[in-house]
Amino acid sequence: MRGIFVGFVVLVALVGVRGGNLVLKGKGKDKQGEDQEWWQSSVLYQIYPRSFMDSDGDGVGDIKGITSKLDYLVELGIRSVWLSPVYESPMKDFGYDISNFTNIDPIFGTLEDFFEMQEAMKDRGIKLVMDLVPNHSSDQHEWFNRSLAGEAPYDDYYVWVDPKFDDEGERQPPSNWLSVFGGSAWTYREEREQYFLHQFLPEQPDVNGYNENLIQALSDVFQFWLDMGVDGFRVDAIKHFAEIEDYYQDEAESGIPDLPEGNYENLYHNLTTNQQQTFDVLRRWRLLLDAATEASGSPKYVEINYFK
Ligand SMILES: *[C@@H]1O[C@H](CO)[C@@H](O)[C@H](O)[C@H]1NC(C)=O
Ligand SMILES: *[C@@H]1O[C@H](CO)[C@@H](O)[C@H](O)[C@H]1NC(C)=O
Ligand SMILES: *[C@@H]1O[C@H](CO)[C@@H](O)[C@H](O)[C@H]1NC(C)=O
Ligand SMILES: CC(=O)N[C@H]1CO[C@H](CO)[C@@H](O)[C@@H]1O
Ligand SMILES: [Ca+2]
Ligand SMILES: [Ca+2]
Repeated sequence: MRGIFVGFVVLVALVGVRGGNLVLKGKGKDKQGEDQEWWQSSVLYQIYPRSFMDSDGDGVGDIKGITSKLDYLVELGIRSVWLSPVYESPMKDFGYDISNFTNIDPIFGTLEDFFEMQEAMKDRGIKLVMDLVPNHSSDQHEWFNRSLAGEAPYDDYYVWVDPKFDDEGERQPPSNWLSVFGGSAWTYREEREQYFLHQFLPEQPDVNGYNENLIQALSDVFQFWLDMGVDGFRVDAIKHFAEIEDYYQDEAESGIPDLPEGNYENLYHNLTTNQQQTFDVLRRWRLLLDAATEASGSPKYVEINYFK
């Protein structure tokens, strides 16, 4: 009880006024009284843009809506915001299917609105963490369109694999891999006479985590938002980034009884999750963030959600 009371007093003392705006000042202290960085001492407040605040009355929350509520966040003592996806998207998976990683979806606003929000956050001492989704893109992304057409260098941006043929000569997917949402993780496309991999929806083709051009393209996406001035990223479910490179190898049955056919839990996923390549790529992105920390003089942050 006493702890809660003391915490409240400290919080109020940190709120001041600058240029007419409420603003958070000072740093948290650890038990030894040393300064802590913002991610060590503040609550990361998640904003789900769709439901947070609608500025134009169309029934969907948007970026201008968030900007209008920043003083409220300051009053709450919020020093950092994690923004769920606002990227351009056909919204098959509520924005986790991205058709342009460096643009804002029109339902949420424009890059200009984003920049305004970002500046208003900086004015108030609020850090911004973007949700980034590197394991796949939307099938409406130009990369996939060009990949489908076999256009270099996009042809290997996704996981394309030749079919297997059974004893009757019937075309079969390369392996028994399952989508997290159920059913085969492979979908055939006549255009390439090949299957592509999707660990989630067929509208979310998996990127090829071994392709150097693709890794660079995603690094450019991180850099784009760093250059826009964001303070970090949140990367969900990174374990699905890379798979074993032998796409014809079946995953073992889990033996869990009474599951419907095609249910993800029917298989072990040691061939499609937590591959060494995923961690090697993460290390490269860490270096990119370190460089941005050095260049900007303010520490950049990545939160990796990792589920075994
Ligand atoms: C993605 O958005 C950016 C704006 O940041 C724009 O310049 C670019 O042309 C878009 N790319 C595609 C493929 O639409
Ligand atoms: C690729 O994009 C072009 C131009 O937008 C479009 O005409 C074409 O149908 C697309 N192709 C596929 C396979 O989606
Ligand atoms: C994956 O897990 C299965 C079941 O435990 C095991 O038999 C197989 O050897 C594992 N494969 C690899 C590559 O670790
Ligand atoms: C690392 C990564 O991109 N993870 C995403 C994989 O796909 C799911 C489902 O769309 C997202 O929730 C994760 O963020
Ligand atoms: Ca709106
Ligand atoms: Ca993947």
